[in-house]
Amino acid sequence: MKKPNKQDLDVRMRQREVYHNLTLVPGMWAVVRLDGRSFSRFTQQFYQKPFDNRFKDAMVQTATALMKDLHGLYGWTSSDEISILLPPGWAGFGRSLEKTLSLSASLAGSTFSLQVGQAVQFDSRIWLGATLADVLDYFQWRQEDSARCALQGWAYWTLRQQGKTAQEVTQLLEGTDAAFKNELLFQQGINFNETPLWQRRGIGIYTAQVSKTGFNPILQQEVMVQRNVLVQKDDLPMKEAYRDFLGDLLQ
Ligand SMILES: Nc1nc2c(ncn2[C@@H]2O[C@H](COP(=O)(O)OP(=O)(O)OP(=O)(O)O)[C@@H](O)[C@H]2O)c(=O)[nH]1
Ligand SMILES: [Mg+2]
Repeated sequence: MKKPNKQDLDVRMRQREVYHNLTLVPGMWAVVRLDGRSFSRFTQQFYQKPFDNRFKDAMVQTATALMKDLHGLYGWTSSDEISILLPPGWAGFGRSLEKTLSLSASLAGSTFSLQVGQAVQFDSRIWLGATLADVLDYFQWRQEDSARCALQGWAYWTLRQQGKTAQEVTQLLEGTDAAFKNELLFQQGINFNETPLWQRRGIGIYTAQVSKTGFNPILQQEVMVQRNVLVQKDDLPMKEAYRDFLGDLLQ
């Protein structure tokens, strides 16, 4: 049998990298969404339920690292998920899908792991949007989901902390609506509407201009300078006000 020459082999093998030419559709908005792998188990071992400030801080650090590396327009994190918004003209990694997914997941995993001293992984996916309205829908969708999960988490862990088993609590809460869970918490002395906003609405990360004092060596005096810095917003608005806030930020 004839041996393939080296060049043929190279061409044939590269043809089998069948997904490598996939790119984010040109001209579309994109969100990279990352989610911690098996974090239900991982958090149960190391963190307070339902929310833990140390966990939140590690997620914010991870989202910030992604915002910097990907040059995101807006970052949002809640629970174990992170969304990073990329503009339609984004040109990172030549818009390669494989590179964007694998490198974002790798950066998230390594950043979080170094923060907490445990090896963890994130999965990564891409959402595409045609218009700014699509982008606002996306972030409203994630925020509403986050509020639902926060209420469920508070109800679940409040009952568990009273000594009920996982099975009992699951049965008790199955099919119940938000009003029921709010009332249940209220009877236990917890007003869900007074829990920290970031637990219900997530945390936003974006670039803002701030004034800072700098030193002008020619004038030999202190001067005020404008700097672009990444800011963390723990008290995001919700619903229409959130859409307005994002619309202003992204216009
Ligand atoms: N203890 C604790 N757990 C948290 C906190 N934030 C998020 N979690 C947990 O993280 C988990 C995230 O859920 P999912 O992403 O749906 O589930 P998962 O186990 O990560 O599974 P996969 O994402 O499918 O791999 C939930 O169980 C949350 O309770 C926190 O501040 N403290
Ligand atoms: Mg997860």
